[in-house]
Amino acid sequence: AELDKTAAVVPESTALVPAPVDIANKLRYLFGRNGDYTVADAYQGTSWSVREKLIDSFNKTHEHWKKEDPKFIYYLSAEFLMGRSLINTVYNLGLEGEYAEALNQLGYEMEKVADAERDAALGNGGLGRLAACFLDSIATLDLPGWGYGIRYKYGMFKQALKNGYQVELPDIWLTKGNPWELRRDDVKFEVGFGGRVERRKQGNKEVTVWTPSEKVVAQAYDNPIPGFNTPTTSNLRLWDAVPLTEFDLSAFNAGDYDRAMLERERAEGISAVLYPNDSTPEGKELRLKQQYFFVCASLQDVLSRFKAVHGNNFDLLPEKACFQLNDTHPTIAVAELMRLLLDVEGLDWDQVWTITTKCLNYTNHTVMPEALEKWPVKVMAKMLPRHMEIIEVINEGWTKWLGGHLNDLAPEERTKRIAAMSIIHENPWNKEEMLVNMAYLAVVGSSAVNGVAAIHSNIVKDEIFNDFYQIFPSKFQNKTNGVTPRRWLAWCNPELASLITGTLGTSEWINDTEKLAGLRAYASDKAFQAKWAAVKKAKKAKLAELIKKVHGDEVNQNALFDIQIKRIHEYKRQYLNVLSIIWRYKQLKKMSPEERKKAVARVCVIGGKAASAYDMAKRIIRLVTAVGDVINKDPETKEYLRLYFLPDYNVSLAETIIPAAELSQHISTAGTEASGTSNMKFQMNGCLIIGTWDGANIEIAEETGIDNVFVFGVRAEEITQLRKERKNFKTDPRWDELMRDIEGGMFGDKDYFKPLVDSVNNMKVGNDWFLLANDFASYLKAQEDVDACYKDQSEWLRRSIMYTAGSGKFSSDRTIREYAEDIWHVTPSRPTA
Ligand code: OAK
Repeated sequence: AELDKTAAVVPESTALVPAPVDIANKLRYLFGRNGDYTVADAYQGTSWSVREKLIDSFNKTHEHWKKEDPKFIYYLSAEFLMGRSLINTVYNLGLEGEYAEALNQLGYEMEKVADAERDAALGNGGLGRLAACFLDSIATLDLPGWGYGIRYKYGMFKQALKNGYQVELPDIWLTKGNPWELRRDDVKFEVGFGGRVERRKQGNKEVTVWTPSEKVVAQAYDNPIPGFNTPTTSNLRLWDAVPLTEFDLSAFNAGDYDRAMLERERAEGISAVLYPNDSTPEGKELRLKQQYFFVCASLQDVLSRFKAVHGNNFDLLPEKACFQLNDTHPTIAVAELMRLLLDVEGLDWDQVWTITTKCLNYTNHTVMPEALEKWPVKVMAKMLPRHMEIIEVINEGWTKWLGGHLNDLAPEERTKRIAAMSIIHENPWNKEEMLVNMAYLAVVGSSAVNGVAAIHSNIVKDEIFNDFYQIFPSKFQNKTNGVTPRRWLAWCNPELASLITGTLGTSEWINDTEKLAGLRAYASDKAFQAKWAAVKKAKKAKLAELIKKVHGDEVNQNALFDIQIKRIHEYKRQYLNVLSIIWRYKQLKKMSPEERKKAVARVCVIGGKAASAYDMAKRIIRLVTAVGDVINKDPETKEYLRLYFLPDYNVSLAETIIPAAELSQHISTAGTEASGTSNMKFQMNGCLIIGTWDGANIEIAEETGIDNVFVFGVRAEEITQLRKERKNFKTDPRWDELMRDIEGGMFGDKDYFKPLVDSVNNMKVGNDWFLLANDFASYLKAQEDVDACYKDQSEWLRRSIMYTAGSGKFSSDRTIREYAEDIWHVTPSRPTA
């Protein structure tokens, strides 16, 4: 008999089950727990309960979008640094009251329970965290959009300290299950590698057939992304690599057990681990495999949904889908979209090229020249033979077109320019080797190219891609970065959020951060300043607790909390920060006890990971811990100065540190930090900035009032000249003294620190590429200004309030609106609640 399907219709949601009962049910039936819960249990029960509300919202949104068929934006990124999900989900869905109450009934506090969650750390730093903020804004703005990436089994390594040196431990984050993902057993695609390419006759048409020598399956996992204050819940689809034989038991039946097991290992290797490099590529073949793996699966997925609705009407594709390439990592998408439409769908070249370039856009996230990805032609031809062919044809067409376009130039000049703009070019360090320049492929294959802060977009136009800019000026845009005010103010600093809401008389600023400007009227109001100070004090107490837990030390909570947290990089100049801390220490040592009492006390915190192979960055970490070991023990000065390295800096640590910070350091060499995004998070939380005229610092200063920011150092326009003149640079005597101190073993480990000293002080070796010596004196001066200002607490608090008040521009909602209007041409589509 026919099954009565209507009888099996499940209820709409679990909404009718009270949350405490639901949590207990989850623990009983999913984990076999019956009372006597641990905090970790409470986290599991709560998350699996919240998950169902999230899925209800996800389903409604996607039913709506299916019906409406709007244009979608697909954010292709090798990294998504999501952090924890419980608090964000509960708050974004507006369930905080219900779940806080439920946990209270069970004897738990939401904050402690949330602390039991592990970070999802599928990213290195700025680029990956930006992608996560963008997803939050895309959902909050009701934009039809998904993220696409890789479900790494091991995310960013855990950093530990051993005798003050960094050690890396694996990030085993999936072992206890992940309530925030949903495996889609019906969504999987084959991805091929290697093999050969043949031409075959099919009727009177010649077709190209690629027969890969290796195949794996990409298995989809959906990670619902709840918007705030909207019924929209969007999606981050991550791909896991699994062997083909998992779906083909005949290999086992044929007795080919060991081959099948080896194949499993090889397949799983593709999505096994995130490469721990930030802003510098690792030219490993497995990395290219990862890139192609997720791009290939994502494009097949999008095309299969498109075809289900629009059949083969591919000219319509650019009106239904666009892709943002998060840096060059997904650039193989140019060739893959071409291949799918040419070889699989049978369209012809010109039509396919038009569609492809209409659908793709590229964001550049770094100016470091060594960071621009280039793959050896040999490697690409072997792993992706058909793609290499396609890239060659693209490049032939491109250079030929260029030849025509540049016909005003003298022949010699023209040849040179074409060679300089060729997507395939010689390796300048090894003339035998040819390289595919992925950034050039991305520029040629995209409709829009953008940088991530005003100064950076100018560098993109005037330097990095200047030749391309001259030819396609309208292709180049700026999209200044932003961060989500939900995670980075409202949810991580509820005390400040409630003061703001109480003062402005509305919480609308959470969706409309321009409303924060209303705080300017209170900046000099003494009563308001007192409340503002009380919040900061409470947040400082929490950070002090954390320092106590990690280092065992009590710190002076009236001291100025001075923070630098970001990846360790020579260009970010943590080393310069340490030098000024040593200088401060030496000054304190010279003072009488009476003089010391007048000094501004500081607790300095530095945190960040060094790429495992980045030797100089690891030495910088060791210098921080070695200097801290000396300073923090010195009975004469320890009341006035401390330096702590906080290990394993990650998203959730940032959520504790940033609200507590009073001064934050963004001191990259001018022209090197594309934007920076932690600067925006600090600004939102009323933290003053000491920084160079670089990245988004410039726009932050403009919005906050330049006089409220401690700006120092040379300007980007001067850098080239200053580098040329480095050999004749006369270093400051204080600098020379510090170099002698480190070299002389004041902090032990002389030999280990020698290369650090040489890198900035020995013209023959390092030449101080990042110009620490040039900025040293003006940095010390800016630090004196900081002290003077801190002594006037009312002025300090006024500035602090002005920072938050001026942070409206730096919401990722603003950034995403600009992308949506200027690049993606997607519009909101909200399901009914
Ligand atoms: C990582 C890998 C390759 C290329 C760039 C990166 C990266 O993280 N860049 C950072 O992107 C952030 C978001 O745009 C910027 O704020 C940082 O300045 C930039 O270093």
